Amino acid sequence: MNPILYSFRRCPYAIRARYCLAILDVRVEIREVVLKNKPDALLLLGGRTSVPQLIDSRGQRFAESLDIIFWSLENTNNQTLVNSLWPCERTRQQKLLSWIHYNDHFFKYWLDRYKYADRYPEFSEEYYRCRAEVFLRRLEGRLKSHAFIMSDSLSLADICLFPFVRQFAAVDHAWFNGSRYVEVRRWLSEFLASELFSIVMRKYEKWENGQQMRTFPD
Ligand SMILES: N[C@@H](CCC(=O)N[C@@H](CS)C(=O)NCC(=O)O)C(=O)O
Repeated sequence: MNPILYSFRRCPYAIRARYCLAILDVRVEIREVVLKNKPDALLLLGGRTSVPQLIDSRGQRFAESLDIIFWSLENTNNQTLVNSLWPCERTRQQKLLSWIHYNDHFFKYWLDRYKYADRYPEFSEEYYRCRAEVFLRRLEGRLKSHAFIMSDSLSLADICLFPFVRQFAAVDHAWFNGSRYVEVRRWLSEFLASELFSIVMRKYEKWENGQQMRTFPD
């Protein structure tokens, strides 16, 4: 059995998981999910039904994007890239994970409110943007001294964060493009312009049981 990835094209968690699979050239069967109409095969797994989720060839399930990312590090032949994406020193690993934690538990919270300000009428869109900018200012500071978050080379921190910053930028492109976050814009635009990103964002039609297998990356 091929590893199976349940994915949703626009989901930032799924984007970071697909990005890792693609950059490490780890092949899976991709099953595009429509969140409002999840397939029985996913629902029948029981427990959480969020995407992305990966079932490996032994039937082991990875229900979190980060678990899929670490699975992809273990299942690639490109050890050189693994060593640069995930540093071996413990303190660097902790620093890297703290960026992801900061993104997932702080930035994401304010990003959701900024994106859907009409659903959170207690405060204005600008207010939510200001709160999210606390994170952007720190990111800008990092990217002023290095090309990427951890150093001058790409790491899992960059891959895990950029899909969320992309969503932030998309709320008000004109504001973002005129903002003081010059380095964040440079960093984000390099991701978005890359060939890899176009592979990651390729459109797959909704997966139906019995449909011909689609391989990712293809
Ligand atoms: N912590 C999870 C979050 C995944 C997540 O929230 N995915 C969203 C789509 S962006 C989802 O599946 N929402 C629908 C649901 O939870 O049923 C991860 O890292 O994979």
